Amino acid sequence: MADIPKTHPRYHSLTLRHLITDGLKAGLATEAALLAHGRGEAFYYLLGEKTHDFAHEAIQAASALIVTARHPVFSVNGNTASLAAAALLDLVKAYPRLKVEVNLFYHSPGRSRLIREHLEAVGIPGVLESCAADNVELATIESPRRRMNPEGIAQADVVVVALEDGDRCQALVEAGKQVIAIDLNPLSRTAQLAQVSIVDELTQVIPLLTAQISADLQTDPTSLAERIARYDNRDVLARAIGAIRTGA
Ligand code: PTJ
Repeated sequence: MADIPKTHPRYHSLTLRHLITDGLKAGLATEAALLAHGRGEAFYYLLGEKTHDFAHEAIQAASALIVTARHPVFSVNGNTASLAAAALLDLVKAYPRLKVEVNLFYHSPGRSRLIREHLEAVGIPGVLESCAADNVELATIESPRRRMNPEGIAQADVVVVALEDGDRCQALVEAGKQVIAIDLNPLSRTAQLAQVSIVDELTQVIPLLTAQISADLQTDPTSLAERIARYDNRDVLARAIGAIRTGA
């Protein structure tokens, strides 16, 4: 990765950029990943590059959903693998019941395998791929993201997605799954359709989610269920849009 001085005022942002461009060079991410990342940068800038209270609230709801899920799965694409593999390892160490599945929009067997190997090389065990030979498919979409591993997303009751396309989010919700979306754009179809939308930057969210899950392992199930019931995603999205509009 390029040598960016830690004192640079845009150090964090530039570091993420280089993780994505390095991911592209390594074959993990696609060219479209750069555009998706740039769009995220713009929203992050408008959000003041900080974690707002509405994101903390969504993270608490996401944690409650994951901890009480029968079969939670984190869906990983090229951007997530490039930006957050080490953070993802900490998350699955904190909560080993969370499965990780590689699911790609620009699918190729080679890139899917490369991403699986990259995640396994950082230490994440048992990474699944949506392209397994005996895979099952979401009925209502045509993109390669319709594929689901029978041990993973196909069985999942809770799916975490990041930088997701709206069609698959909708198809997952229609398939009866609870979708937790990490998306800096509160207006995206994904953010609008998911049951829990965390409007914040992926690499900030994963460590916060890990800490919340670690705390929630000691929280009683009734309190977690009450937290989920109280959670209002419409209100969270409205506050995120408000923060962008007003610069609050
Ligand atoms: O690896 P593949 O083949 O699955 O390809 C994935 C891409 C990137 C091509 C695909 O997911 C894509 O095109 O994404 P979109 O539709 O551009 O959506 C990306 C969304 O994520 C946008 O709403 C961005 O604002 C948001 N976003 C971008 N970077 C981040 C982000 N949200 C959180 N953290 C980020 N770092």
